[in-house]
Amino acid sequence: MTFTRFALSCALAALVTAPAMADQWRGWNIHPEDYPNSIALEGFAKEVAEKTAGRIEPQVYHNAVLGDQPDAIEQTRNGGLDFANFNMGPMGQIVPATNVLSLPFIFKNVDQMHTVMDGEIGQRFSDALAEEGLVALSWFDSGSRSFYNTKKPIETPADVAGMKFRVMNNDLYVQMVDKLGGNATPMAYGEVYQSLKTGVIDGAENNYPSYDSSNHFEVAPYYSITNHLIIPECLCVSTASWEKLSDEDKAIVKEAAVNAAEEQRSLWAEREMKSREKVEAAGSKINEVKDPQAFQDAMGPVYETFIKANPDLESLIKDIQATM
Ligand code: BDP
Repeated sequence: MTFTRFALSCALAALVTAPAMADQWRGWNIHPEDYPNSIALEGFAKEVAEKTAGRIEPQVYHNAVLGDQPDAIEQTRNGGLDFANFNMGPMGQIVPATNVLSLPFIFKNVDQMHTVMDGEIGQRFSDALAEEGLVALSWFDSGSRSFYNTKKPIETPADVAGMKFRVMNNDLYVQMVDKLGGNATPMAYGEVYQSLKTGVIDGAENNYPSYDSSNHFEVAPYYSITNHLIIPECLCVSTASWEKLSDEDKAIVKEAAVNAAEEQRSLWAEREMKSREKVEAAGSKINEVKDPQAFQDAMGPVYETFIKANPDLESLIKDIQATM
């Protein structure tokens, strides 16, 4: 055998015996390491790596180090990122059907949200996401969002008047605050703390765990329970990454995502209580609004405008409202 042929046969043998190169997956996460979603994403990564025997090696990047949410959605759709935990709020700008989930008071409570998302209606949202390059494998809890601010307790919609609130990137939230008489400014999550501190904005809105983990409670101590938004979050994989998988690996990734959602939801329930206790102990003033219905009533025009612009989504709204 000539040297070249010998070298070639060695190289071929190495190719046959060497394990396939691991697929390194990059995962986007906005939250810090100890947040329920982060712990669940780490669990997902570990389960996928173990069950695929290292064929896929997911790594989670916490604290939005890979960019803010609207950017990360784009990157995942384009295959620049492999997986992520996304809130359906900023998703609405890209996948219009998901805007239904951003209509204030669309869900009666979190249990109803889970029933909807885990069932046939949730599948319709997954289908809409799939058309835009995202495979939604499971749905996380995100509690319900309420307003908080630096100035005073909000008890009626009139208290919102004249105040400037940060909202997530979605026109619907701008309308929501506008109909309550306030001003809304869409802003990246990571900029909110400083903006509250320096008075660029008077308030924002979020669930207890995020109000706590972002430290917004330190600078905006008035938290008024309006529960105006219950927005699900997905564990999504980029279609580009998904389509490269064998059927066996797809099943493993799907199962790991379902397990992650289960873990996230149970951690979430605990964390909501802990965060509420923590912010109260730190001096936050939490109040129930006097008349929650008044807030809901103020949203009538938001629904009317939305349905006028999206007549095809009216039946989806009705189906959600009819789900018990
Ligand atoms: C948190 C969500 C996160 C959002 C953030 C926000 O989990 O995805 O980016 O709110 O308000 O509750 O931007």
